[in-house]
Amino acid sequence: MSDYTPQKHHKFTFGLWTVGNVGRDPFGNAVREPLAPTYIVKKLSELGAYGVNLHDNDLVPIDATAAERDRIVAEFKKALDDYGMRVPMATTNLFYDPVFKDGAFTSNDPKVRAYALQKTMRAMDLGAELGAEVYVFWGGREGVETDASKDPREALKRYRECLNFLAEYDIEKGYNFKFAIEPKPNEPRGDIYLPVVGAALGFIATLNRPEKFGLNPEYAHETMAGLNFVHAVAQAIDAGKLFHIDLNGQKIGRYDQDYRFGAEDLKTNFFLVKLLEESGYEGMRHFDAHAYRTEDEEGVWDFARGCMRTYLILKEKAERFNADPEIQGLLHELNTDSEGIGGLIRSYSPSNAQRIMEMQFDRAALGKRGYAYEKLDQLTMEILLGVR
Ligand code: GCO
Ligand code: MN
Ligand code: MN
Ligand code: MN
Repeated sequence: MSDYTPQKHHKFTFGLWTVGNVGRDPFGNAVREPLAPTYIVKKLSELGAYGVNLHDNDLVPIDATAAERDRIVAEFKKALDDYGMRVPMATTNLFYDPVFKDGAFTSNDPKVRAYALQKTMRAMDLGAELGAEVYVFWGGREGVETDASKDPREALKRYRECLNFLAEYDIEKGYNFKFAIEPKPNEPRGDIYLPVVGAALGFIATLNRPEKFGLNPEYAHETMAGLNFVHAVAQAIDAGKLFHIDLNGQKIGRYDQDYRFGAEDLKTNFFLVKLLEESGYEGMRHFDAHAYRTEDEEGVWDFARGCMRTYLILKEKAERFNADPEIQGLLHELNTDSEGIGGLIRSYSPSNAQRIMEMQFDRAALGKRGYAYEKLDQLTMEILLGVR
């Protein structure tokens, strides 16, 4: 039995906005007091987190003067030093202020788009000052309630122009950020552009510097749309584009719940952790989630501990899955290719095509074969349920 105590080397991070969430929702006001960023740094460090991520305005109020900004940032940097914490990821709040109600990079008003660029360049300066390596673009307001308002092709063009602009800014400043686009299907807009991982991957290929851009997929976001998040992450990995990940809990088809990691659909989360651990992904395991609205501050730390602990438990379950002789035996059988047929398929050649054309298939026998997935899934469930 391993010990499920989070350690710095596990690379667990939280956003200031996650444990700092005061529980406001569309129907009710805050239920918790705001926590000072420096206090969050201290608490998360004690719990074993590696670092803390932020939007510009999680730390520096939108209307702060330059002197206030410098004082706040200096205090925060001191707390990071004192508690051995890092800021691996930074991002821009381009959604809270009314100025962004029609979008930031995709707003119909070019002044708003220019302001969004200014705010992002400043937030990149801040992120670089704090040592961040990944810069996230979550287009929360980049969408519409009605397509009468703008042509979606025009919106994508504006989005592209802004991202291209910021990539050049990054290069000129020598920041060398990895830019990570975070897709989401809806909420707060009725429909958000670049709704899923696949859409973002397609869009990245149209940018001037596609190599600078990757993904920040979030469990809740594909899940809201009823999609398989593990497959989305796998596709990002396959494309060499998994730059960051937002882990949390979410039921299919609901509002954006952002529950504690692992609180919903353990089996999917098991395969997610297994995938991350086996893929060689070296980035942060970031929790973009918050405590239930019923909780006081103690509940917030229970929430944070729970995210990390569940991840480590699932990681151990994945090791158990890989060491289970019966499971491995079934997988081995599924993957044997005694006649070497897989080799013919791997790439086209006239002779491979010829040999495949000449093969005799016993279609009826192939169609009758059982794959033993019931057994395999039940064994997986028994590992997850702790009886194996
Ligand atoms: C959401 C998003 C945000 C982003 C954050 C960092 O649904 O609210 O997931 O939490 O992840 O803005 O980019
Ligand atoms: Mn989210
Ligand atoms: Mn959310
Ligand atoms: Mn997120």
